Amino acid sequence: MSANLFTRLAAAGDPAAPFIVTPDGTTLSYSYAGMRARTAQLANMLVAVGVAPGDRVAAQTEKGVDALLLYLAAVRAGAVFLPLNTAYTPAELDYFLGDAEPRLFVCGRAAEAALAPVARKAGVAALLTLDADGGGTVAGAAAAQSPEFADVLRSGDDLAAILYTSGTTGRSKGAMLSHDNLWSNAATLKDIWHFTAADRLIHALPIYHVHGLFVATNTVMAAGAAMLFLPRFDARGIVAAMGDANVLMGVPTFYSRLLDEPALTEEAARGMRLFVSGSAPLSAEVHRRFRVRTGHAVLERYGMTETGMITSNPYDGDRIAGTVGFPLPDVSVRIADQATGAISAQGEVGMIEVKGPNVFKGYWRKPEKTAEEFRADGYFVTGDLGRIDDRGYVHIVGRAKDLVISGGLNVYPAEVEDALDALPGVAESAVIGVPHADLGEAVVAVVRREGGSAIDEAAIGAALRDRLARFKQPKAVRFVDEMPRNAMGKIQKKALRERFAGLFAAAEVAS
Ligand code: MLC
Ligand code: AMP
Repeated sequence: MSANLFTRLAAAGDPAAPFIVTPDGTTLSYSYAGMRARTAQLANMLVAVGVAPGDRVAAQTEKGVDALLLYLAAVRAGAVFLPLNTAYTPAELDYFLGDAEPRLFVCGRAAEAALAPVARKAGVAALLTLDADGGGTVAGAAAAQSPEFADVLRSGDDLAAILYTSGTTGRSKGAMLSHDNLWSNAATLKDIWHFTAADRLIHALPIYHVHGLFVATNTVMAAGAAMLFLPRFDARGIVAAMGDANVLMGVPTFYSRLLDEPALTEEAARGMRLFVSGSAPLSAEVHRRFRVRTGHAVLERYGMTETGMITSNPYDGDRIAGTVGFPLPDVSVRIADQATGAISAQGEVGMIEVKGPNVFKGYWRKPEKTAEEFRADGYFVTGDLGRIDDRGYVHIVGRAKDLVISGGLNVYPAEVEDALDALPGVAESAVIGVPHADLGEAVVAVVRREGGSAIDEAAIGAALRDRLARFKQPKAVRFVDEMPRNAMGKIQKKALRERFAGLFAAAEVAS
């Protein structure tokens, strides 16, 4: 049997059952049969514009129903889907398109003029447009196509998607995810989170990252369930949706913002059976307050672009705040010494390493980077530091990688520092994450000016605007005369984090 992810995911859905439901219940809602027909049209369109199996299909599109179905269509056609954060600037896209060499690039209509030259430079053969409401040239190109399509046969190791993740050093790397990688995770999550065809998920995450694209969509499909498809997170909209759905997946910022919404009550959440959090640490305080307010213990899980989901708190049993639960049934997790790779003793803190059918196939065209991140026995080195307690719960205690996670989005300091250091007047910079009540961590730049320079925060902000996606831009810039350094001359970021820890001090909150 073909291992095509779409073929396997779509097998569960009753043709008459709802798949995507939009809040206003318009024509953009699709049953499983409707989804099958629309993705067939889109897949036929991909073939018509020259997309062959194995070709990359890149998309930087606002969240919309057709944008999601384009992902499924690409998988059906045996192509490799490459979603791109809508916040990326043309300068950032230049790299992704050049590296991935997609056959087709799909962007929003408003961005076409700016991105057409970027796509041309990267040798992209076809450029189409797609807006959140379905407008754009994709719609016209798909309209005449047949609503029947024979899913392209794939083996489990063939690629279904490439997602770029930044690195501590160097440029972003494309994580290659196979049909089996994505299928194994979806099938496991469906089981352990007890998804059935009766479920309706509130989908308010973006669809350019693992969480909204794979964890949410694939798990729903594997169960033949439905999703209430919201354009973005909005606390009041989520609470309203709780009357019409029973599962929510979100990043921790969703939960802290929901707690600020007075309409969130036990009564409002009565129809819900599950709240899942991941992509960044959920504070024990938010976990506690959410339980007090709604009666629900948020289920925290842990994952990565390269691995999909790795661990989860139990559906039945204690969901322990501050832990990410147990390794998934088919996934092996171990703790090892960061430097030597020696397996750590029970309870010790070390590097979290993972092996299983969920672990990616390597970085696109970067075999040496791939080799650096795997141990000889096939375990992937996550860069997260943790320990496993005597009940088997995994605790994440820190990161060995220099990474800031802001509102569930990853920012690699090295990338921001490179942009800062290139500015006239900046002698050197250090980018750190500091605690932030809303975003978990906020990006802060610490800058030492060149002698005589008067460069200020506003000038730095203006200079970075076109260079870096908005979420990577520092929320504050602080100037220092000297950087704290260790004996090796390396900037001590820990000292900077301590010094600036109170910049966005959390406001006092009541339960
Ligand atoms: C938006 N902004 C952010 C930001 N999101 N800045 C820093 N960090 C973020 N995450 C910017 C906006 O551009 C805006 O800039 C300003 O901050 C205020 O925006 P906002 O209106 O408050 O933001 P909002 O649109 O509400 O978005 C916040 C959010 C969103 C948390 C809802 O970022 C979000 O949906 N995050 C989820 C990301 C995600 O899916 N992560 C999963 C990765 S997968 P201006 O111009 O107004 O100053 C992964 C693996 C795994 O990690 O385990 O799941
Ligand atoms: P990404 O590269 O966007 O996939 O981000 C993956 C990283 O997010 C992981 O390596 C962790 O550092 C972090 N992460 C994901 N889920 C959690 C969680 N529940 N708790 C703490 N960190 C998390």
